[in-house]
Amino acid sequence: MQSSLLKRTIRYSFLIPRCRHFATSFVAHNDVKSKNRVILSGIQPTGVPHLGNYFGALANWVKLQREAGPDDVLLYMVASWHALTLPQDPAQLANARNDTLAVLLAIGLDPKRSIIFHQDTNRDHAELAWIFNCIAPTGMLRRMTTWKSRLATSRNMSDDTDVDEGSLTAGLFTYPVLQAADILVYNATHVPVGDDQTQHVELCRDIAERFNHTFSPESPLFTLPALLKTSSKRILSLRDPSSKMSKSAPDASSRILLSDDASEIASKIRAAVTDSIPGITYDPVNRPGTANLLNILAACTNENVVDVALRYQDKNHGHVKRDLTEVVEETLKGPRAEFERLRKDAAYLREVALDGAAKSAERSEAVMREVREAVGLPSFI
Ligand code: AQP
Repeated sequence: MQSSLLKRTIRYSFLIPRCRHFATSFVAHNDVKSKNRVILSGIQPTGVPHLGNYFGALANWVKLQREAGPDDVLLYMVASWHALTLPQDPAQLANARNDTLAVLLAIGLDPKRSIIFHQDTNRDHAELAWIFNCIAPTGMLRRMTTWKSRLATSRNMSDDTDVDEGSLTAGLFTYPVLQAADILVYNATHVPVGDDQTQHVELCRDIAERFNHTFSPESPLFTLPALLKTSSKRILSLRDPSSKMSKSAPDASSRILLSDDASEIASKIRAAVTDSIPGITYDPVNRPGTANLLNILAACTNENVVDVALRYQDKNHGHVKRDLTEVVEETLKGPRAEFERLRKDAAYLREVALDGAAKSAERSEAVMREVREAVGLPSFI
């Protein structure tokens, strides 16, 4: 028993990041060709991803994959346990789980270069989340504001001040703890997330420090992950530009899905809320609907939004909407065709999911063995 334990420890020890304190500063930029990065990000299968998910996160994941060095490890997960923090229809969740994996592949993530996996196939996340729940002060969780905005969005409320705490479940309250476990179970060094998730990465670092201080003060077990700043765009709802585009907002015309066809794209853009001010200017504060359309256009054509706005200064919303419809269709038609093909290929999706499950578990098992030992639990059962 002793020697097999030793052998397994040696076998896995190479998987534990050699650079534990590699990422000590909170914000890192993706401009340095840094090595030995472990990058983790995820998306909830709460529906088919939309343009906001794409320009805010997924397009950057593909860019990171393209620019990664040979020693970088990229982990991208479909986060079904996070989806469960708000009520989900079981049949719809099962479909969205599948479709989200198909979208990740359709936009260009490659299972040979990135570990693409379902969070729910690796129970190490849940075990570590429980251990973290036992050290995370509730006062810290109460300061997280995202549960309020998530509840508000799901109820189509643009203001979260009226959100009733009575409908807050323990899962939604502690989901930042699960997020910390998602990151630390791989000892990830970098986390590319949107600005709205900044406080969660701070919490994750705090939890890592608490754990290190309490259970492994001599040789800190967890890396303090850095927020990876990328040029992500925040895309707003087409129907209510005071809130972000969201999968679970009740009004389906508020978002353009990566699966929408040309006529759906055209009708949603035609109905997008703008303003009655003549001419086109880029003014996110006073003209958020117009600014949102310009932002999406600039993201599709990879241009500076101010330059785009200047091109339209003597034109009107009709011109912007017509051109936007064209560039969005141009951006989506390739991934959409690939998505339609992949979502029907159950055998391939299963193969990718199994491969991702095995590769992710191989990494997390090494970390969990150390965690269990540190807290006084047996590392093998
Ligand atoms: N509108 C957006 N603009 C820019 N980025 C966005 N993201 C989400 N919406 C926008 C980013 O997409 C990544 C994956 O998101 P998620 O599904 O895990 O969580 P979310 O932020 O809650 O996304 P949704 O679409 O609003 O889902 P629901 O409605 O289920 O809550 C994240 O990096 C996020 O920042």
